[in-house]
Amino acid sequence: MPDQRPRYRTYTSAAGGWGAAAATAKVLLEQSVVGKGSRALLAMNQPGGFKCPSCAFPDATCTKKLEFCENGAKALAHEATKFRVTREFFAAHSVSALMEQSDYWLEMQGRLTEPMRYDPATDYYVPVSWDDAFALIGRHLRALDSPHQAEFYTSGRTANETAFLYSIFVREFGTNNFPDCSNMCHEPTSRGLPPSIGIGKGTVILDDFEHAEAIFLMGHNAGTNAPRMMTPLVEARKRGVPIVAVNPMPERALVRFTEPQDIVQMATFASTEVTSEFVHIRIGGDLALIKGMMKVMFERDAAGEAVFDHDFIAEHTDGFAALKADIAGQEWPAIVEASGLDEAQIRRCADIYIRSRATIICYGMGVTQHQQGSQLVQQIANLLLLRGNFGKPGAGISPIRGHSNVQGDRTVGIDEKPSQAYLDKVREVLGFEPPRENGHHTVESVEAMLNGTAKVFIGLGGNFVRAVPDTDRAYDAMRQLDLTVGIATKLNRGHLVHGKDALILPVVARSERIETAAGEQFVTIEDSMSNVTASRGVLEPASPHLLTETEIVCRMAVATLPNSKVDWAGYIDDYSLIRDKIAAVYPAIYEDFSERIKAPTGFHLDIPPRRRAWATSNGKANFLILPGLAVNAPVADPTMLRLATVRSHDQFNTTIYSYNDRYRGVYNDRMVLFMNADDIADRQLAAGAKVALETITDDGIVRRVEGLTIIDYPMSRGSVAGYYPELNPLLPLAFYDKTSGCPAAKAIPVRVVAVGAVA
Ligand SMILES: Nc1nc2c(c(=O)[nH]1)N[C@H]1C(S)=C(S)[C@@H](COP(=O)(O)OP(=O)(O)OC[C@H]3O[C@@H](n4cnc5c(=O)[nH]c(N)nc54)[C@H](O)[C@@H]3O)O[C@H]1N2
Ligand SMILES: Nc1nc2c(c(=O)[nH]1)N[C@H]1C(S)=C(S)[C@@H](COP(=O)(O)OP(=O)(O)OC[C@H]3O[C@@H](n4cnc5c(=O)[nH]c(N)nc54)[C@H](O)[C@@H]3O)O[C@H]1N2
Ligand SMILES: [Mo]
Repeated sequence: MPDQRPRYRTYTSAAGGWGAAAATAKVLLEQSVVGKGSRALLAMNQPGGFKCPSCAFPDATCTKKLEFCENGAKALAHEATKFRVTREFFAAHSVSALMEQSDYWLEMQGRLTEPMRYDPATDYYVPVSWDDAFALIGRHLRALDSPHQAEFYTSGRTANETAFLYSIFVREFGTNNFPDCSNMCHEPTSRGLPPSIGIGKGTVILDDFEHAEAIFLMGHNAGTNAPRMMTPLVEARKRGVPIVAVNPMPERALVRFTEPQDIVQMATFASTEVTSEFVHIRIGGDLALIKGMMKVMFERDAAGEAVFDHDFIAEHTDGFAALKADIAGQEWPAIVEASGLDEAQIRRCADIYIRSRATIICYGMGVTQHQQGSQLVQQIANLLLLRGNFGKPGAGISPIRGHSNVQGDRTVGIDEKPSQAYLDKVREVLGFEPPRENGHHTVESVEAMLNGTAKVFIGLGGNFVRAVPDTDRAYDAMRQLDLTVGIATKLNRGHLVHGKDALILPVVARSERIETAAGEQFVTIEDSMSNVTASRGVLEPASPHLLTETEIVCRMAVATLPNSKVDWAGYIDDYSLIRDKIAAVYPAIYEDFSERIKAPTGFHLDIPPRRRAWATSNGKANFLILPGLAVNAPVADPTMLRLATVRSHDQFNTTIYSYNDRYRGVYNDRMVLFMNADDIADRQLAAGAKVALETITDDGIVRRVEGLTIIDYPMSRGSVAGYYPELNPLLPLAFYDKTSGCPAAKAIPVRVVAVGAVA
């Protein structure tokens, strides 16, 4: 029996390496899929195989080596698990009893096996036939006074083909209510970058990492959340490329990493020092860092140095003078205070940037999840524009996306604010008139549930109630609905916090084979760098009663839209017909989709900034100004700390693989608060003490999470961190970026309350 007591200690080994190899073996054993899992791993990210269901970082297909990582292996093992949630399981546990169980326990029960319907008379889920399930959905949707009373959520594992059909079904039904996981994730990229560089996507491809002369990593934890990215980073470092990591937590993999695929490093227990400059930023301080670097650049330009790419700026951009004026107004004391850095380090960062002829800036949730996350993303673009870091090898902006197809879902229509040109195309190609008004993003959909306008929620994947802010209010919101539908592989909290009617619809997973009347089908996904590739599952589906996501969408449409203009039945069997329609709706990027996808490594979607073409209203790249140095509203309370809610090494979003977080030295516990020693001492607290956190807001709602153990951790001053989703009750629904709708999950203003004390 392993020791279950919480333990906290400093992790001193390199990240990756044998620790990662051991963790891979352990998870395959735990899920009892050593043989099956290892065979499936051989097909993961290989031409002819399936795409890793974990993160969205591209894989270096074409290379012969195994392209998977520890966390990809965990995702696969949990999907291929031998454990099953059957009708007997549901008969043995009432929904109230299941509510008492942890998210971890729910996940460990295994794969869902057949459709289930909630029975309010007994509080149990009971089996339902697929036909009855679809009829129920159709009845509820057709009974609504307005199509805008339904919310259609998408999580980013959904493949392009399914997401496209779902967007068509929902638009033909008559609404643009598409809350999706991107709304909580990289939406500041999708909304912030179009007015800046003309497209809401990254401009870098994997090859660029081989040509970069400097790489900045802002606010993401690659070793855990995009482990395949460690390969190009380690290679760049070995070439002597400066790597600057900006983070309030010194993440282990950013410091030392052993590549599990480097046989020599593994055999010799060697490792690479990944980061050459660690920038210990205060939460939300990135804006001040960027402006400080620009201040140095303007200073050195004024002194006659060749700092800016003036030709590029003159030919390709607009707004340089306004940017110059904004930076001239920023003073060092304020920059130092807001960033938590010393001036000398900001000058070093500027120097690294100025010396590099090709720079990549990567970023993640530490940048996007702030109240002005979209504007912060625009400042990163500004910094890159100053030195012409677009449209040349080794340079560009690189958002590190989350879910494996979150970017693709957006591309093929999951968008609550669709353009009129796109809607015109839908009308032309599909033959119906789509709704023209904007729909709800995630936060707005929860608001609509709370105020009673929303009646039906359909979740195509994901775990909506656990992922959204304000957990307690979100639970209340879901429970007011007439119908909730969870289309899922695994049982999760979202199925237990349900509407008056509720369905769980189990699906075939990414790693599993799709056989239809027309033969074996494949799906496609688009990674973080806009590569579109085929994904063909190799395993037997977990149960004979599962349906594919595509079939579920088609049959929901048939049950809801008796007079539909769309050939839903045809799409169930032949996915190439869906790809033909995608090509027709998006001719500029998806022309000849069915042909081009035959290439073993897929194809790359056009990214105009790579050609220095700017699809903005003025045809230029724009320097966009965010005045001041704050990306979150100031809070007057002097006891305030900023809380970042982050992922551990052993979770995938709301899916908890274990209670350990190896690289941060935490074992058997997730209710922890990472805190700087001086912040602990200032409050007369001590490491190991149990505390509560309370959100500082003026909306009159008390948001409090109890039972957190303080961990003395090298956080930047005034910045604390803990785990998502346990700390989501602290995140107010209204605390989000108004441009993108993205909740500010990295900057929650909180105070620490010693247990027993009254705030
Ligand atoms: N194994 C695994 N892989 C995943 C996921 C997973 O849960 N598990 N989730 C997937 C998804 S959907 C996503 S979106 C990505 C998420 O991947 P990341 O973007 O890496 O996500 P987080 O763990 O939320 O934390 C980001 C980092 O931001 C830092 N940070 C917090 N506040 C600030 C700040 O103000 N400034 C700066 N510069 N840094 C800050 C934190 O210390 C942390 O290191 O990963 C994807 N891949
Ligand atoms: N406080 C705080 N909140 C956050 C974040 C944060 O950093 N802090 N991060 C946000 C981010 S970046 C994101 S992306 C969201 C994530 O939000 P979601 O995408 O909604 O959540 P996941 O945990 O990824 O969803 C897990 C569930 O998806 C289902 N699933 C898995 N694979 C498949 C599949 O192939 N098909 C189908 N149909 N279902 C499948 C399983 O049932 C599983 O339980 O959370 C957001 N919430
Ligand atoms: Mo995400």
